[in-house]
Order: sequence, then C-alpha cells, then structure tokens
Amino acid sequence: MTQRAVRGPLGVAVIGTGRMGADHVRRIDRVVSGARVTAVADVDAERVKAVADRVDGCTPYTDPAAALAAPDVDAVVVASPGPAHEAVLSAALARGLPVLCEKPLTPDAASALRVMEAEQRTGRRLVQVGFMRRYDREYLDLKALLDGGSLGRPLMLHHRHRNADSPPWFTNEMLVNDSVVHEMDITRWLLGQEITAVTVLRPRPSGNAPGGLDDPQFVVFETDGGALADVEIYVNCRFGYQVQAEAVCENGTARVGDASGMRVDTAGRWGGGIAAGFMERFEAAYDRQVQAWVDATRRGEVTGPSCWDGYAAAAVCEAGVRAQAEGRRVEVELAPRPALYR
Ligand code: NAD
Ligand code: ISE
Repeated sequence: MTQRAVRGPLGVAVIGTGRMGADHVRRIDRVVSGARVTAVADVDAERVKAVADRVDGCTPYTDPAAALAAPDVDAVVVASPGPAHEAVLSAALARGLPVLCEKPLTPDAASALRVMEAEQRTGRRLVQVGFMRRYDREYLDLKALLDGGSLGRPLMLHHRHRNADSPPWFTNEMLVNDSVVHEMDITRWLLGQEITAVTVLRPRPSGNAPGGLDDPQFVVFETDGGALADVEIYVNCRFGYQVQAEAVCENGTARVGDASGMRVDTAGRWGGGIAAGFMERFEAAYDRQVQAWVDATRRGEVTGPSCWDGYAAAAVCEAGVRAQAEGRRVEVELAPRPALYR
C-alpha cells in the first residue's frame, strides 16, 4: 500500500535544529523544490526560535509531538540525536506521516526492530533512513558499474573513512555505530548482500587521539555473498575529511572519493584540496537525498533506504561494538526480512 499523494508543496516539520537539522531547514527552504518548512522542534527553545525566525511561515515548538500535530505538517525530517529517534518515529508512524530520519534509525537493534514493527502495522512504508552516501554521484556510479557486471563479481571492498577531528564526547563505540555505520550501509547497498560477521582490530592509537579513544581502528565485514570489506576508521586524522572506497572485482577494480577536483601546480609542488568535513564532502548528496525524498513523498511513495536498512545496520553495529569490546569475530544476528521490505 502506498501513502497519500500531496498536491501542493509538502509541509515539513524538522525535529532537532542542531547542525544537521538547521542545515536541512536551510536546504528545504532554499535549495529543494516542492516543500516548505512549516514547523521546527527542538528541546532548546532559543535555538529552535532562531531557526524558525529565518523561515517564512515556520512555527517553533519545544515539544516534537506538538510539531507533528500541527495542521500544516505533511511529513517529518528527524535530526535529533539517535537516542531520541524512536519516540518521534513512533509518534510520526501513529499519525501516518512520512519520515526522513537521519542515521542511525535508532541506536540499537531492539529499538530499530520495534520501529520496523510499528511501520509494518501501518501496512505501508513511511520511513526513509538518511544514508546519504547512496545519493553521492561517485557512489551511484560505482553501484551502476558493479550492477552492470563488466568487472565481474565484487570480491572485496576497501573503505577509508577519515574525519579531521572528533567531538569531545566521541567514544570507541561511536567509531563503530556513529561513523562506520555509513560503511555498513554502503557495503550492503553496493554488494546487495547482508553483513554476517564483524571483526575490529586496533593499532596503537595515534598521538593525536583524545585520551580514552582508540583511534584509528580497522573493521572487517564478512557478507552472505562471500565478499569481504575492510574499513579504516580514523576520526582524528587532522588533515581533513576523506571518504573513499575501492571495489576489487574479478576483472578489475574501481575506486571513488579521490577528490579529483582542480589540481594546482605551484612552488615546486602539485596538489588539490581536501574537504574540511562531511557538510562539504556530501553537500550535493544531502541535497539530492532530500529532493528525492520530497519528490517521492509528494507522489505517495518511499524510494530510499528503508526501515529494514536501518535495522540491518543497527544489527551490524551491535555485532561491531561487541567485536570491538571482546576482541573477537562476532556474528550478526538478523531477524528474517519482512515482506514489506522485499
Ligand atoms: P546536534 O547535537 O548538532 O543537534 C541535535 C539537536 O537536537 C540539538 O539542537 C538538540 O537540542 C536537539 N535535541 C536533543 N534531544 C531532542 C529531542 N528529544 N527532541 C528534539 N530535539 C532534540 O547533532 P547533529 O550533528 O545535528 O546530529 C543529528 C542527527 O544527524 C544524528 O542522528 C546524527 O547521527 C545525524 N548526523 C548525520 C550525518 C550524516 O552525514 N548523515 C552527519 C552528522 C550527524
Ligand atoms: C557523523 O555523525 C556522520 O554521520 C558523518 O558522516 C561521519 O563522517 C562522522 O564520522 C560521524 O560522526
């Protein structure tokens, strides 16, 4: 069953107006067509008012449930912290509202399963998870190349995920469930396979890693199609933001994320720029993701990463965090895939 199509501009409530939420408000207001931000909600009253003041016809709320109940709200963007997602997703599903939920769907597999079950009770797909790499031009090209089959069967993926620095509250577990969660999703999507086991190895930490953080780490995924994927996660690399992937296939290799923009030769050196953070590196992908979500929602459809994808990533995260803590290979425990997501 599909949802109801929307005739005029989609009225969107954005829940959480911090870094990502405020950027999505700007994007819907200024970049994307076919939608307007009619409500914003944040527990921080000053912040939410400041964001609402920048948008015509946008009402601020400190209670997300009140924002969802507003008459001019047709759909919801969730950009509050992961632990707050389940409550707002449940409330949106109870109202039959389509949702674009920032990653992670929820912070653990049990809560993700509850959300997926609540969606199934509505009888239709309403939730899209914000795995925006699926909308990045280069990753789309890589997916098309692999699906086309000219390189043969993918055997291995090598991922590198580097952040210039990590926020003060970042923990070892977050390296896995806040950062590597993107590689979990993109590996599943690129290969069309489920991840079945995770191993996490830790070299001696960088001298730049904040106390208590084992940074970098090396994560290995095994898949049900017999492929392997490795991820270097390094969140205090200092020099910029890099997300790269190389697919090694039977008849060749393909890699993305080399930032092959302008090359400048000067003063006896050659080089180019490196993005400072994810906002720059994935700006076009965030734009494409939100535009695609608005267009699909107005047609009464959901076309992006599903609750199943959010749940599967959460299950891999859970195995990854255990593998990290216990220093051993841990198998992923995945519930059967419900019919709604096949
Ligand atoms: P942030 O801390 O900058 O903003 C979160 C906001 O939510 C804050 O303003 C906070 O006051 C508000 N908030 C807290 N609890 C709330 C609640 N119960 N209801 C409503 N608002 C609440 O965080 P952020 O970096 O913007 O991250 C938000 C989400 O986006 C997280 O799920 C995060 O994982 C995700 N994220 C995704 C990407 C990406 O590349 N796709 C990048 C960064 C963050
Ligand atoms: C952050 O939450 C993101 O989602 C970014 O895309 C990722 O690069 C970063 O490591 C995470 O902390």
